[in-house]
Amino acid sequence: AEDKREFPADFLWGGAVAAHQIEGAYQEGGKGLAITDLFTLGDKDHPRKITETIEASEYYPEHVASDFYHRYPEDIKLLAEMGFKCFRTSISWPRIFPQGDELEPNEAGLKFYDDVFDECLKYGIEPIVTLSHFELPLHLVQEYGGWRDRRLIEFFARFAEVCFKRYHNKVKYWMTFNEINNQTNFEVSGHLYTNSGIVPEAGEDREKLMYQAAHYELVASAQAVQIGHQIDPEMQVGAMIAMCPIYPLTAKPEDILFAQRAMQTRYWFADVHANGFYPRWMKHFFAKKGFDLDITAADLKQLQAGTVDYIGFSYYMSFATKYQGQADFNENRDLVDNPYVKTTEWGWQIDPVGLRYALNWFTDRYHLPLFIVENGMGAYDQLTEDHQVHDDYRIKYMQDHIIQMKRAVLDDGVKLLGYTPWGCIDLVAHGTGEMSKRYGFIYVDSDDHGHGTFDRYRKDSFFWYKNVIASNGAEL
Ligand code: P53
Repeated sequence: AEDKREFPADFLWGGAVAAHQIEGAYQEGGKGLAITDLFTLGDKDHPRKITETIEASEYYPEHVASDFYHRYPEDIKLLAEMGFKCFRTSISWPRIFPQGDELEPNEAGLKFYDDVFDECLKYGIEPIVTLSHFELPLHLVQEYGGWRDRRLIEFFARFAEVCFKRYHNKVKYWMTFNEINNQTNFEVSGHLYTNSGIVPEAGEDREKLMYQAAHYELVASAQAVQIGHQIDPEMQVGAMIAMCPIYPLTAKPEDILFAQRAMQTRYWFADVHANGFYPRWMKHFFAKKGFDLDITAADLKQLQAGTVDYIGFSYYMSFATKYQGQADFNENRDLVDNPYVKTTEWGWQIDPVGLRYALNWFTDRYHLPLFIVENGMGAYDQLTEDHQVHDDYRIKYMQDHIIQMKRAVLDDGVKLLGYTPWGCIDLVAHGTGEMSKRYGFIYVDSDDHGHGTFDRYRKDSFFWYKNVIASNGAEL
């Protein structure tokens, strides 16, 4: 890449993780169970199971994860060595409210994140924090049916308020719900459960459940934005959207129209977050479907009053779709392979140009600053005898994406706050539970079953990314 231009001087280079995928220590410090503590190990052909109780015959990768809970000083020191300006993680909700519905928080949990954030700040690394990254307290599922229940709005608002009050001097950039729009694919039970803690009963309309839960989450998010601004007007509270642009497979007008509806269906969550109201098509859609959702006038006021300050988003891949007479877009049914792009070993379409497309699309639609809070490629790595990892494939993926990001910022004028590639320290893959589906610059010596020394090693990409940051993106 011969584009030697630099990014803006204040650009936030960093990396991202999530509490449940990296911390482990699932029963330490007074933590309650999170829904993800009952996800078993799967692989690309076998989905993870969700068990009702912890079974001795099953393996639950999140219980140990990368042991960040005990090793964070060493990990953050390595991030500092790479020159990180920021580090995105989440606050595990059940570390702060073990059951989710208590009135008083758990001090040991609060103290843990104070320590993590202080360790970052010691090196000038700015923590970027997601409040809810699939870490719903299990009790809220068992007692309330997850986000089926309006009372979760209150529980989430209390959690947000406690975190904002405690950390507002240490954390400026927050996000409310990680990839809130993954549940667009409501037919895949894993999405409805990880986003909303919902287990549909036989005969229940999953689609309606999804819209109701998402509504409550969006109201809770809007409340959190308002609470955050009251506590500290400097605080920036954002959305977190999983951005997979959905292209029409051909230029046939019917395909174009259908892809437009697909985008509306997958990204209305961002419309509500950013605009503060539901897009017009949805009223007709709900009426057509006969959904009588619990959406009150007071809720609509909340949405309007709590619009987000920026859009955080993940970008891994793009999708494509084709019109075949469908009445509505159904993500589980209507995606087709794009013949112009390659895929990863897990079948994710690799599309760097789609990142520039996404950055422009968000900018035109919302006129807000953007933050790429996840990007990367899961891959099997080989640790050599002398503890090296030659991950040129990872470097290539990131080079290609950063080039497009650079063009969006410098040629298209997109306001981009920063870039935090996913899983900067190896962690448990969310979709499959595999440790061997790796994203990191830092190798963690553990296998899918948690066997290993858990020692950390610098991959080739570690040295490459260090130079990217040092040159502010001039040297890719
Ligand atoms: P894993 C679907 C599509 C895009 C991103 O995924 C997704 C998902 C759900 O799996 O999830 C995000 O680990 C999520 C992270 C996750 C990461 O992508 O399955 O925010 O928690 O680890 C990568 O390879």
